[in-house]
Amino acid sequence: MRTVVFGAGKSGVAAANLLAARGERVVITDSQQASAIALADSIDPRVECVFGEHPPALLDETSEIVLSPGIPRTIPILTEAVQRGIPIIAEIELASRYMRGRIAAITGSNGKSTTTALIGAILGEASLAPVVAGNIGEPLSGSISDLERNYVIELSSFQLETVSLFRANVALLLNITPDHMDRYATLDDYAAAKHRVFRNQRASDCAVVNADDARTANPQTEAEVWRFSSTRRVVPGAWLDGSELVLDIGAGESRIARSRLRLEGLANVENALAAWLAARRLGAGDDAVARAFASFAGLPHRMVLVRELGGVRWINDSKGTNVDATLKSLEGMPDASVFLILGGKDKAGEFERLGPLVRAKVKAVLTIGHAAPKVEEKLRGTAPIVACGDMRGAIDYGRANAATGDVVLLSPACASFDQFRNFEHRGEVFEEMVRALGERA
Ligand code: UMA
Repeated sequence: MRTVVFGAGKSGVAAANLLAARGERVVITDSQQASAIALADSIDPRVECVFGEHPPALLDETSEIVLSPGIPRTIPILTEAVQRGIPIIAEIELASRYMRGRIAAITGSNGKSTTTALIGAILGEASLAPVVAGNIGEPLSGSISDLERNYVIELSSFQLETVSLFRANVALLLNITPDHMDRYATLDDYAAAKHRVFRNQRASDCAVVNADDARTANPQTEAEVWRFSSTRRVVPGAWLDGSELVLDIGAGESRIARSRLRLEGLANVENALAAWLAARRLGAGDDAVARAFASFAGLPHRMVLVRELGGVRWINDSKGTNVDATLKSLEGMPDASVFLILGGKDKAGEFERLGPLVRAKVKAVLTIGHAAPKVEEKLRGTAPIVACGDMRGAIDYGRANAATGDVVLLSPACASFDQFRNFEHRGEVFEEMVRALGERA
């Protein structure tokens, strides 16, 4: 019997290699031709490759299927697999079978990468040997250690759909707002996938949730629940009290000045509160937390000031891949100052929800990618909308029209896969083009 790994992207290749290294019989399959598989050269030679299609014969002699997160369980061959009783597991479920140590799993619609990286930074400061992996970039299957470690794993709803025995010692659910509505029939379905992060938790485990978000505040879990809030005191939990972050899990208060936190914005205060609770649960002291708060400068492609040119600030927020992320990024901008680059691969995002903030903050919306016509339809009347086609067009328009005090912001509220390999590639293209702009328009 053999295992079939679906998808030869980062997760699939790491999963197949993990199995091959352990002497398992493994096949990897991808709907794309071999020539289009970027990681083809990284596949262990012991792995059998079936590229260009997923033929039905793949299910013969197959004891288990490992699924990459980007592939929906609803494709016909997987429906057939379910009918035949072949178990389908997530790549992270596979990896978790081989891990020793404790697991903090972080999910939510926004802030999960920042929170994951921040927990990693705190545990690093506390010499608690973190391994940071998952949706943030490095697949878990390629990150496991033979030693006992503290795993800090970012999980998407896609990855959580097919977890079964995966158990997080600390599970964080930061918030739930609409995202990926092209994959889920309803917001409830999406939320249900997120809540799977609490599956298999035991009384000795901990769940960290957002007290201010009705969709996360009261999870069904065996674990002890700690909450965070940017608006009110929550015990056991952590909250913002004026100019201080406070933590009290029932043994007295710890306080850290908000000004210690290098990250800007209220959303990052929430991320920091959640990270503090998780890190405390894993044994980090408050000194390590305060040091990491002061040194952690944030992630690439998340509100990065690329350049100031002729008084215009150019900001890369390519990681803003859904409407709520873009709303959060726009919130902090001065009024009537922003040239906002929007568009890409639409995930059934409700662009009309951007309307009020666009009206207040935006001088012009510069559309790119497949979603451009929909963005235009949904935001008509809120600000001038300029169909730029692609990144080059948007940047040239911004260069010609933005004046001192303005901001050109790439925060597209869409996935990138129509014109780019991924959001990192989109951000890199933006940064490169912006750095190449001449001093004069
Ligand atoms: N494919 C098939 N059959 C299909 C559909 C796709 O074979 O029917 C193949 C594609 O041709 C492609 C492969 O599947 O070769 C891609 O697999 P994938 O989309 O799962 O991509 P990976 O490279 O494995 O990356 C995944 C995550 N991608 C997605 O969830 C879409 C990465 O998250 C993650 O960093 C990586 O695993 C490591 O864990 C990215 C992402 O966009 C950042 N995540 C979404 C988000 O954050 O909103 C969820």
